[in-house]
Amino acid sequence: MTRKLLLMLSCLALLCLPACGGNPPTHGNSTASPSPSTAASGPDAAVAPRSYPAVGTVKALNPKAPSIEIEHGDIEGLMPGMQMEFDVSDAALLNGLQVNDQIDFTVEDRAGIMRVTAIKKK
Ligand SMILES: [Cu+2]
Repeated sequence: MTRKLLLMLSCLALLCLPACGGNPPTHGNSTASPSPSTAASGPDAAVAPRSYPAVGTVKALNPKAPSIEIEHGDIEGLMPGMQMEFDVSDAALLNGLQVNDQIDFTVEDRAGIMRVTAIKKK
């Protein structure tokens, strides 16, 4: 329980750095960084929604939230692999899913607010 919460918090903290940090401490603009912002430009780039493909295993389903808990692999440019809960954009995405299903899914990151916008069972 506590460990899971820590994982989720560290995940949120990772997201928060580029999204809501006013002054990133060591972020030179000429340094090669794995940040996904290479294609974005302009001051609005940080708030533009971005989608990331991911794979994982369903750990819990909460149609009422709606949300889904997923043990996911590394999501390049977003976060390392971990188990965490994601909000989903539509409860219908959870239809037909069961715990332990292997899924391909899409995470949308909008100014640090993440949610799953697509799920495909493998
Ligand atoms: Cu995560």
